[in-house]
Amino acid sequence: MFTLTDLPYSHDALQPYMSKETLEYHHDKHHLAYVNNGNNLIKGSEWEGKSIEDVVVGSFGKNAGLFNNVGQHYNHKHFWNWMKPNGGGSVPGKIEKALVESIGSVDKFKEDFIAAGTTQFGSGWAWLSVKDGKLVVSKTQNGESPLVHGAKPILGVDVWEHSYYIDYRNRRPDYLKAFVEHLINWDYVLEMYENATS
Ligand code: MN3
Repeated sequence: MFTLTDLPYSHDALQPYMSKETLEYHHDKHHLAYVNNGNNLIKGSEWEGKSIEDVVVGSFGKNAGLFNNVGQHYNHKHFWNWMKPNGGGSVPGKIEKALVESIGSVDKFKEDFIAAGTTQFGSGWAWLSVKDGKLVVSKTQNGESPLVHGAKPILGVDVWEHSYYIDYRNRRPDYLKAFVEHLINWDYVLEMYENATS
């Protein structure tokens, strides 16, 4: 059974960069729907009882309904932790070193990550992941994640309109800039990086 866990902060904790109203809709309604749909669709399927990562990878290209909902559950359960009040700020040394080696600099990463989110046509996500020992920026459509492309995501930002339209209307680049500068929880990124590389 998949479950919706509480946000790791209060609904108004990310203001002014992400509003209480956005989190009430996005976490309490959109994410809940993915959890409920995922639980209904997995019943009696070959993926029942498997880990969420195995369900995401295994159902990709085979069972679109299940993949879309469980994929989005996987993405969102991390997304809430990829943000925190007073986030952004300095990047942990280990991540900074890896960004410099793989991408050139922290600034280049920010530029590429914001560009990936801005240029994702329609609904989707922008990502930073570990692939073949290097950090890579990518974008995916709908509920896809780097997991289904042989990589391990360590940071992702939701660019579906439900993630920013209440607060930013059509200004997706402004939402992405605010996410990078004021919301990213680098401690959680570091934790996922260490798990992905250990
Ligand atoms: Mn979403």
